[in-house]
Amino acid sequence: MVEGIVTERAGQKITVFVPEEGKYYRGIPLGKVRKKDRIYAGDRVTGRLVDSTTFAIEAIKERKNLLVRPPIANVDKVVVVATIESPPFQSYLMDNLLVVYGFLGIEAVVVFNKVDILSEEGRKELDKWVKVYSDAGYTVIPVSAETGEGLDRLSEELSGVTSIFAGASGVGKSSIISKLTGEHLRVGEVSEKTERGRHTTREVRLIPFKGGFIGDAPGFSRVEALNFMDKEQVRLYFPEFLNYQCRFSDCLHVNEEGCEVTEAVKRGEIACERYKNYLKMIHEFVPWLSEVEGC
Ligand SMILES: Nc1nc2c(ncn2[C@@H]2O[C@H](COP(=O)(O)OP(=O)(O)O)[C@@H](O)[C@H]2O)c(=O)[nH]1
Ligand SMILES: [Mg+2]
Ligand SMILES: [Zn+2]
Repeated sequence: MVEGIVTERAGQKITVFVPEEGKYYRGIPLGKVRKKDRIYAGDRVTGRLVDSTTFAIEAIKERKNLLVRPPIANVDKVVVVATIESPPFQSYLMDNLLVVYGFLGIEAVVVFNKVDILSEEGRKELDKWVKVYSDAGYTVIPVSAETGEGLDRLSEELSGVTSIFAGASGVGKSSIISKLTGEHLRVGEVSEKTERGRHTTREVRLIPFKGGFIGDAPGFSRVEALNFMDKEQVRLYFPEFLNYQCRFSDCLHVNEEGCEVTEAVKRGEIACERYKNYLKMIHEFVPWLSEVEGC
């Protein structure tokens, strides 16, 4: 019995990487597997090496998770990439992505790219946002795909795990993956066509990286948390809110009596920017909400 990981699934063609051999095989699912389940990139499979190029897949191991965009199983981490300038930072997009991936149970690493071209003003902005997201409990890494700054730290975060990259178009996701893995990914290409109605079923490939894998297709470039979950759930994916115990356990942190989260915002322990984005996310459901003093 041999273990492998599916690195590519393109139509009927399945590629299996066998770490033990350090080699790729053509995966052939046996009848019982084929009938039972579809196979995805990221699947851990067991089976037999039939010859020097063929892996007979006898079973798919239970999946930790299965992402639809990109279609990859067993994703451990998402690198949410943003820039401070060019394009300008969109904190609402960042917070939505963090909430959605949190909900999907995938650990997020926040990366600010293009630090090589920051203006003086931009540097200050960067420092501010690094503090906001670090204080919220995330790992935050400023990088430059251009100069390589910060990429050592990022590659440490990605060693031994399966990761994907998400974030707006043009922030440098493909550039960072290319720089890290040495694989040529098309840079400057807008691959978000699917969001404008056209459904291109882009195949994903997992690129081996430091004992783990990086997905070569981008995750979400924009999301609205409420398309994924109920408004009552959004607060659970602002990790810094979880440090506070409100009087009511179902407190939405809007203007309830005994809300410790709004008190923490007033005291400056929770970043106003994060709290405001939270309100914006659930806003259409809480039209009565009032502003918090000093925020
Ligand atoms: N100055 C600078 N430009 C970058 C950096 N990373 C990416 N770019 C440029 O930003 C543009 C978009 O990059 P790309 O990797 O295609 O972004 P993606 O849409 O997120 O995959 C390209 O013109 C890249 O050359 C960086 O760290 N510094
Ligand atoms: Mg790209
Ligand atoms: Zn509360």
